[in-house]
Amino acid sequence: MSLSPDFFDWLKARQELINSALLRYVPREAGYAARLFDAMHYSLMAGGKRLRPIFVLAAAEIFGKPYEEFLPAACALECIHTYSLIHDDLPAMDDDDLRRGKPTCHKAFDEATAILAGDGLLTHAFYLLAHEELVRHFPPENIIKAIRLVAEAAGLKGMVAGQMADLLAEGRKVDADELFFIHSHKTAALIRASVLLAPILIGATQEELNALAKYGQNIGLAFQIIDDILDLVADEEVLGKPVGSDLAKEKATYPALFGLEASREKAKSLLEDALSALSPFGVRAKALSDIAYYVLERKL
Ligand code: GRG
Repeated sequence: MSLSPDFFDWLKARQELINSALLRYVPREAGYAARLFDAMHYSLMAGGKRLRPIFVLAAAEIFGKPYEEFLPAACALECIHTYSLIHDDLPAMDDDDLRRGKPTCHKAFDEATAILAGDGLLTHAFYLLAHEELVRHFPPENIIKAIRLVAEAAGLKGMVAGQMADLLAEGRKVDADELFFIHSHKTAALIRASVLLAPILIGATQEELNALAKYGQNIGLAFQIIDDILDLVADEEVLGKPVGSDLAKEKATYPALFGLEASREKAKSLLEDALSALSPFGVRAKALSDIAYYVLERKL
């Protein structure tokens, strides 16, 4: 198998679907706090591949469920992802001026507003995970499991812990074990949760969840290695942010530890492991298999 010829049409249609769902499910209000909503929407609608919500919809396709039922949950993941980017760009963290080809949130607004915009998006994500439309479609015990999954992946068992380890590793050489901790927590945890969210809401079997967790973990790790490679070799115009910033900040990356060629090989072998985890689902996992190839071949 390889990338289907119609994949990019499928991807564009899903991205448009997510963009309009974000406008519907993330409030924008006038009044005394209008600046907060403006900053949230500025970052949310600044572009972005929408990969995490697309993983949600692609995993739902395996079970033949209508994608509309998952839109609040899919938007929740994009809210969490965007919050993490806003906070990551702050002067206290990576101190970046450009994101998704535009000034970062704290540059377009100010630091306090960017912190609050991130806080607002993170909090709203959990409102969306308990949204009445999800409550209408899925059993309450599955919704609780889904909330727990996302809370762990975004927080102390995932992204926040990974970000802490990443910051602590700056400027010093890490070993493969520490690098794996950073990548699996900072990046792979939320991607794995995106893949598992719809199956958990539906009530998939433990066997199905294990297979999808393996796919999510492997594709999440591959995603981060490709991200590190792109930071070294990408076209700045396409990437929408400066290249070489990981090197300048002496970040712990796969290419820094193992070199560019070994990084490409590792990403390929993670892709193979991810694809083999999909074999029990056959053609029903076509969308997830296509996204895996896309993650490896992406230029942005
Ligand atoms: C601040 C708690 C906290 C966490 C920050 C997401 C993150 C953790 C840091 C951003 C820096 C980075 C390179 C993270 C790992 C890979 C990653 C998440 C890249 C950006 O995701 P894409 O490529 O971005 O899906 P778009 O813009 O397409 O949505």
